[in-house]
Amino acid sequence: MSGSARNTPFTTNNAGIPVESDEHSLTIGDTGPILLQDHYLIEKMAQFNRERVPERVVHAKGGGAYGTFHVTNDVSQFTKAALFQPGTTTQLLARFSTVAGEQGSPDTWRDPRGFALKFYTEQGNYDLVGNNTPVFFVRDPMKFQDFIRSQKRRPDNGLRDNDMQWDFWTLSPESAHMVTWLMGDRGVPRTWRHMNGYGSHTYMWVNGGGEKFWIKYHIKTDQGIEFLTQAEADALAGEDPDLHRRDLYEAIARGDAPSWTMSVQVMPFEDAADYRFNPFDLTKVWPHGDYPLIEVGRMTLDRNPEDFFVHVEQAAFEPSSLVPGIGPSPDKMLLGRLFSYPDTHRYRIGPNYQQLPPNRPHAPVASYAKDGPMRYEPSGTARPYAPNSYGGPAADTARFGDPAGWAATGEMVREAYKLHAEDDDWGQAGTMVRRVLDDAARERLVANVSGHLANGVTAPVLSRALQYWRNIDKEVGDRIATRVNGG
Ligand code: HDE
Repeated sequence: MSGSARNTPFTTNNAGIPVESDEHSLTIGDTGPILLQDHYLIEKMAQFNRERVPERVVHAKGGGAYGTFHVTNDVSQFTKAALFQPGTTTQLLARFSTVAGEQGSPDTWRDPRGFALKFYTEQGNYDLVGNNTPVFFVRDPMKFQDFIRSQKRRPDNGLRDNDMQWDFWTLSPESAHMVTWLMGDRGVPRTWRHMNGYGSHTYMWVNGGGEKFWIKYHIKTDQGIEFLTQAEADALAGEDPDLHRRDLYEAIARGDAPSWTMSVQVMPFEDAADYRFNPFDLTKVWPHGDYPLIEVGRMTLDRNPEDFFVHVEQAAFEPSSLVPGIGPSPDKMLLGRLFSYPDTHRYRIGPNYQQLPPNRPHAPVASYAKDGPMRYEPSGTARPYAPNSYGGPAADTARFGDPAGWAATGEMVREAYKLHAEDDDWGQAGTMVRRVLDDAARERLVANVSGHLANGVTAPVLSRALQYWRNIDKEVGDRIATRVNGG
């Protein structure tokens, strides 16, 4: 019964028709069968069965918020990208995540964190899909699927397995730098607000005069870096598995908007050929002494999405969304990613995913795409082909026809690395252990690694893991060995 004083809306079905009851299905008599004509009951059951889309195959657990990016410096000498011109402010969406865990997994598991940004620029969406680490575990997209499978669950028993993780890592020495990051303090940030983001790959910037540069993005937290110890993280995994999602949401809700300062390292285009190591190798950082940070602007997150599923679960980030003035580099991983992300979106949330609220460009879309499942924007052109003489969109090759590219020649090869003087796998990991970490941080690294190894890693993987650490740093390797062997 609806009283005249009610101030809540009437329940309707999805066609907007008021329903007869929220609680009682329609039957014949007290004991009679349920009637198929109870459309609302059928609709409720059917809708419920379809509430999920597949979770992301990696980075499934995360959270996100909207905000703005404001340019604080003049980097127009390096890029003509509209969003990086002096004084420009651009709306954006950020999503942070863990990598290996599923939707419900604890936020405080040791893992890299995703740091994905979508800038709604006046020249279309620019997606910068990075991590909280400047490097990665592998340098070839051929190995990514194997790597991820070694970190996820075994097909036979459905369990994660440290032995499997170290098996892959020790057979892939290019992982050493990233594993050192992962096993150190940055492997468990205190909150997403207390971690940095990195573009990780080298990208290209092109200025208004057509000059090209190689750049790396650094997005440093203005809240300061803070981490959780392994013991704190383990306890919190049980006490508050959604800690990081909650922290971001609550900080924004109370008006404490977190911010990050974006800088770039800029390498002149010609330096790449004979730099001391391959500047497109994702397992390496560029020492700041070689290429210092140049400030670009500040990102602030100040708006919680009104609905988690609509805006965060359906957010589709893709490194292929590059705007004029920004291009890829010869990093094979990045080139592989340009294909992979749109592909996963079409599968996960459908071919018209770019029309969903978090993915919709703020710039006008004038593409020739049409039709397909769940399309709701008209195609906007009566003659759906180019070229046409009826006013359909036409590309402006004179303006946008200069690809952010580079010259490439040669025989087909499968390994283009190890051509530069310092293209080895252990060097930068060793430098990090010896020069970046202080004594206390080194001690926590040793404890974290030996704790991990002691938990299910067996011969022959274990001895390879000890050798792996000795290759990174003899002393740290010896300390881990002593700890693991009960010394
Ligand atoms: Fe991803 N990655 N990735 N990745 N990645 C995905 O895309 C992939 C890599 C990163 O918050 C997937 O929408 C390949 C590096 C983030 O929605 C998938 C390779 C970096 C996110 C995919 C990489 C990342 C993803 C899964 C090797 C840091 C979450 C669902 C060539 C620089 C984005 C999805 C979000 C998500 C593929 C390596 C960051 C499957 C093939 C390196 C932050 O498409």
